[in-house]
Amino acid sequence: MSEISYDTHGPRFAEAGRSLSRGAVALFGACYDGTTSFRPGARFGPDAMRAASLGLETYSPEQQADTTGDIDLVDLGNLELAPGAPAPVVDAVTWATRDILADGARPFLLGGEHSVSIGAICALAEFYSDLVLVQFDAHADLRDEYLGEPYSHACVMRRALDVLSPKSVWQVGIRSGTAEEFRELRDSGRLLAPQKELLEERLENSDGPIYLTVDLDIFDPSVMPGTGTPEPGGIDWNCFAELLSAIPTRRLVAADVVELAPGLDPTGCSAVVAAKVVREIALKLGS
Ligand SMILES: [Mn+2]
Repeated sequence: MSEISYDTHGPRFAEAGRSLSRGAVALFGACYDGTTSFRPGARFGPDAMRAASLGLETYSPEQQADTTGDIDLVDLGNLELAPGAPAPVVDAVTWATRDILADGARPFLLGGEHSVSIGAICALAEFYSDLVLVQFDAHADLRDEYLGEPYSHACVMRRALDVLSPKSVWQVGIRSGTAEEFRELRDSGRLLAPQKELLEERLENSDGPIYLTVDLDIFDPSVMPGTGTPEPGGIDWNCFAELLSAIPTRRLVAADVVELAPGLDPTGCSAVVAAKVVREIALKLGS
C-alpha cells in the first residue's frame, strides 16, 4: 500500500471544494513531465489550468449547467510525486484513482504528461470490466517502449491495450505516428477522424462505462501552442465541443486532460483553452 498525499497549497479549480463525497467529480493533479520527448513543462499544467479557470465563468452555455451549482466539484490538489522515473508516478496515480473510486466519486486527472494517464486507466479497468476508452490525441501513443521506457508518454495507448480489449478502445484525431502504428490503427478500425457522427456511431456498439483521455495536442497548434509535442492539422474548439457531445453523459465515469505546458505559450491562451476543456468535461462527468 502506497501513501497517497496531496499538496493543497496551490489554487483550486473554479474555487471547487476540498472534501470528497459520493458522486463528486474529483479533480487531482499529477505534475510530472519526466519522459517528455521534445519540449518539457507539462508539470506546470495542473496549476496553470486552475489559475486560468478563475478567469472563466462557471456556467457553460453549451451544456446549460454550472460547476458551482449543478455538480459537486472537488479539487483534491496535486499528488505528491517523486521526480525521476515514471513507474512510481504511474503507481501513485493508480492508488489515488482507486481511492477516489472506493469513495464513490468520479476521478478527473489533470496532467502532467500523458504517461500519468496509464495509472488512472489501469485503476478504472480493474474497477469496470467493460470499460470503454476514448482517446482524443494527435499521436497514436502505441509504441511498446520509447528510448527503453515502457511508461513513456509515447506508450500510453499500448499500456492501455495491455489491460483493455482492443474492441473497447477508440483513438480520435490521431495524425502522427510511425508507419507501424498507423497500420495497426487502420487494421484494428480503432482510428476515428474527429467527427461527432463517427464517434457516436462507434460508442453505440456497446454500453460500457467510458473513460475519456484528452491529450491537448489534439487541438491545432494555432489553438493550443502551449503543449510539448504540437502537431499541425488539429481541431478547433467547436470540433472539440461536438466530439464531447457525442459521448453519452450517463456513461462517462472518469477523465483526464494532459500535456498543457503553459510556459510554451506566453499569451496564456492555451491554459484558458485547457481550463475550458476541464470545465466542459467536469460538467458532463458530474451530471
Ligand atoms: Mn498522447
